[in-house]
Amino acid sequence: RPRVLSGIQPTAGSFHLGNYLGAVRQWVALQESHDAFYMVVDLHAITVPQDPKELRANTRLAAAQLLAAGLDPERCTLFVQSHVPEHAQLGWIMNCLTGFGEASRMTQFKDKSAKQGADRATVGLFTYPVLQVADILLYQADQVPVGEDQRQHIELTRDLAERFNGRFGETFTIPAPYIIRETAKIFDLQDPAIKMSKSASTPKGLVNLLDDPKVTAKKVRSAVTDTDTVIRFDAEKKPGISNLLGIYSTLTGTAVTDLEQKYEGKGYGALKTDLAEVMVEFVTPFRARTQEYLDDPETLDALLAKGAEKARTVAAETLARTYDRMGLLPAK
Ligand code: AQP
Repeated sequence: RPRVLSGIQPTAGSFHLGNYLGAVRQWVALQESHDAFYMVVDLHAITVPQDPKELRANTRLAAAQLLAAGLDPERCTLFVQSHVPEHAQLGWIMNCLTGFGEASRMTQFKDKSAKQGADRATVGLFTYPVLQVADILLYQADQVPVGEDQRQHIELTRDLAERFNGRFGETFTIPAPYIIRETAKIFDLQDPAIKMSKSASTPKGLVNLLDDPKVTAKKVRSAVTDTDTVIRFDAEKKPGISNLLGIYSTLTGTAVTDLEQKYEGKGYGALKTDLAEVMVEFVTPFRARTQEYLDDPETLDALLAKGAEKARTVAAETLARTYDRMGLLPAK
């Protein structure tokens, strides 16, 4: 079975619809056909300031949401990044292989550091794409299911893996991005020119999966569309309605062309009302399941410990080989 690896940050509290449709939904599907490793990336979260108590709670919350979304610890390896120390260790090695200019070109860093203010952005934030490289290479992943915003980091991963293999001999699998076109980028409901994002979106543009379903329904009903009334998918000219059609299509498994037909001559209001209902039907059980996992933290922690143990066996082997190839003297 080909292997996949991906991660999600525990910072948001609640996952948003972009995280779910762009990434987590694919993770759930891929656990059936792939050897899947998924993690809550707490080491990435601390590249920006975190309150310790909240970070701990959010890490459990992220794991609970992944399970609620359908990850099954019997079918995949689910763990917390900091439970596997090899991530930080291989991260350092990869830092030593990355050019300063190369890291400076990462657009996610540029965006995130601009939001932080140049003086407040940390070196950790600067090198977080390189830690991501280590995350992926440790597991010899063939594919990495992510949203479009992560494509550049997968390119960096490929470059560094090739560089290492070229210098020290075949060590790492070269991974490919696994990005589904329809959900590669979910847009803000109020501003379909920007991606839905916890830091850039306004509260009305951001659908948090753990929000009160009534609030979610309202956000969907008041989503920005455009001035004409034709329901047609055209991402360029009609980004608002196209975003809604994409979300609707994915959540219900209905082809966009079928939706266009269904709503022909009906206007945006009807589509938004129906989509609001679809969203409510999706988030209501999702919230309940998340809460069930949170109500039993001991079971949750035990499950994560088991996942980390499984992950470590793979990660430790890759790291040992990497150290050896580079000529680091083994401790006797
Ligand atoms: N709008 C989106 N559409 C599709 N996929 C998305 N992802 C995030 N936003 C969208 C994908 O979600 C996965 C987890 O991402 P993360 O843990 O890195 O979360 P994030 O990128 O911090 O989420 P935000 O909201 O985008 O955060 P900020 O505001 O910090 O930029 C990834 O696979 C990502 O592609």
